[in-house]
Amino acid sequence: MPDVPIDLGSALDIVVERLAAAQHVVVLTGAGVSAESGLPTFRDALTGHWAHRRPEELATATGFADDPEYVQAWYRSRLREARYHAPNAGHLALADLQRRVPRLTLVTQNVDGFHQKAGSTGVLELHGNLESGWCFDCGAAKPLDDNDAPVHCDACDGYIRPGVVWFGEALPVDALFAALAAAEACDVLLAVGTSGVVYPAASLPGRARQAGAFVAEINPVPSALSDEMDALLTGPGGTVLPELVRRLNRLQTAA
Ligand code: BV8
Ligand code: ZN
Repeated sequence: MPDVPIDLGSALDIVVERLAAAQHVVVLTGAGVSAESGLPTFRDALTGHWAHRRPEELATATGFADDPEYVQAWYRSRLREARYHAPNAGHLALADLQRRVPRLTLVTQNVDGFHQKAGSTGVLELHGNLESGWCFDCGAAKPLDDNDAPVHCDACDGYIRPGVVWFGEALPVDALFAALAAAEACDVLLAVGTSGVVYPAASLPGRARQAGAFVAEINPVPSALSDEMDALLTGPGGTVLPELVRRLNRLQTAA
């Protein structure tokens, strides 16, 4: 386990004390929490998906309508990546944290299903999941598979689209309302591995802070949310999250 730098240590202890006293913790995750599992993020320069493609081509209904087989192939390659890789120490630490605080609501923008695989429960998937899909024309449910031939609808032969939320599409109402309610009721919100540029997900930390919560960010670099934070834990989630849980455990067993 790489050592945590000393200056990060003091910020960590502040967050650990807040977690130890919290009745309800919310965690908002983005693609960065899966980076150490080997899955590309979206906006990291050079390595991110959007570094080589335009979001409008791939993550919009018009992009799909223009070239369904190209977009289907991109999502199926991501599905294969998600099935080939595994949750990392950061995902596992969040599942462990959920067992150590009275209540934890995990809200994710990710579609890889890694939080559930790591053991987190009640995960709110704001942007859907790669394992689901439906017909772009008639809406009949049919999952994407991970082989190569284009996937068509059994009912109308239309193209199957991935069960994710594209730009300009509404988020799943139940998940979004539950996430908003949790943000406004929690004592601590951790934002992990998100650039904080996509709404309404990115509004959650601000809402939590406005409602009186302590908000902290875990990210190797500043994000669009950093100015809203009470604490910045500058480092990778796969290192910082396990260290958070280790120190929380030490505090709880000493008490
Ligand atoms: C909607 C598809 C309305 C899924 C994606 C205000 C309010 C409401 C909407 C808007 C608004 N302003 C603008 C909008 C429109 C738009 C929007 O937000 N646009 C932005 C770009 C300005 N929002 C929408 O269209 C949303 N829909 O609001 O609909 C509506 C209502 C009723 C009826 C009809 C419509 C839909 C948003 C969802 C878009 N879908 N993708 C997929 O393919 O996966 S967006 C895409 O960005 C992904 O979903 C992803 O989840 C999301 C956020 O990206 P991040 O997860 O943050 O990833 P990113 O690469 O950006 O950052 C990674 C971070 O990790 C970095 O900071 C990096 O430093 C860090 N990192 C790297 N390594 C590590 C690390 N961190 C920790 N550890 C590491 N090791
Ligand atoms: Zn159909």
